[in-house]
Amino acid sequence: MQITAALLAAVPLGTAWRAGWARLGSAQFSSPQAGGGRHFVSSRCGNRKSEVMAGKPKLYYFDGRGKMESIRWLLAAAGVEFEEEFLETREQYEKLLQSGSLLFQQVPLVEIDGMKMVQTRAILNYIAAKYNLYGKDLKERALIDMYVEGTTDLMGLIMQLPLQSAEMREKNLALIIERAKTRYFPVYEKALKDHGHDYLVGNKFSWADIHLLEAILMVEECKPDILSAFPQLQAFKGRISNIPTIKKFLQPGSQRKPPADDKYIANDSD
Ligand SMILES: N[C@@H](CCC(=O)N[C@@H](CS)C(=O)NCC(=O)O)C(=O)O
Repeated sequence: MQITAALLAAVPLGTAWRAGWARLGSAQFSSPQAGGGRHFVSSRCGNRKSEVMAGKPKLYYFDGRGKMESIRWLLAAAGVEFEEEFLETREQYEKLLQSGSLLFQQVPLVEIDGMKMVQTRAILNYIAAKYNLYGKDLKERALIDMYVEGTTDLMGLIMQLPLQSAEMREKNLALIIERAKTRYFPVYEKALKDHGHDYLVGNKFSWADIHLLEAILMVEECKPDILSAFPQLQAFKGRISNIPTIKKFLQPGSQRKPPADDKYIANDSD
């Protein structure tokens, strides 16, 4: 498969992908690591016992946030341990391609319950449903989807920032802050205020809460006082951050990835 500049420009790619792909194409990365080669026993039910039989989910992506980060968040919040293989060499990526595991020749790839899942949204839906984080009925699910898509749009804007010129970055940073303040955060603030519950949907912890916290923390990396006009969201952030699985994920040394820094992006042009 050939990745051209035109293709890169045409496909909405995660930051980690672009930097990661450049690294895969770089001559300096010449030592292939052993591939996963892990065999999973397929399970008919999604309980913990079958998980033990099937092994931990295994994630294949770059050593960065990109499209995998929300999957890491969701698994961690659900209290599910997972393994990761970071794609650092072209050989690793070619091996995955040749194995036929990448249905559309793209990552993220997640091996879970005997499946080789691609497409971020499909993976997230599966995990959310399996771990009972996806509402009690179709209407709750629809609301969770709407909230999650909103936070996904906001996070998508932020993910593009590190790849932009200083001038574009400044312009888009202002746009992100504006959008967070006037388009996205007011929705969640109002929902929490109106129903007075601890969680966004159905008075129960769900994927919508996890995704919103991830988005809040990302926007705070751009503007630390962004929540100053959102008291409900401030309290929400405190509550959700204190859920034990999430608290653990927020500790240093967890599988959570830092924002793409200049060094990471600089590898893009190596
Ligand atoms: N719709 C897919 C898009 C995945 C995607 O764009 N992946 C990038 C990495 S972040 C990729 O593998 N690009 C290579 C290509 O498109 O050939 C998803 O959401 O998972």
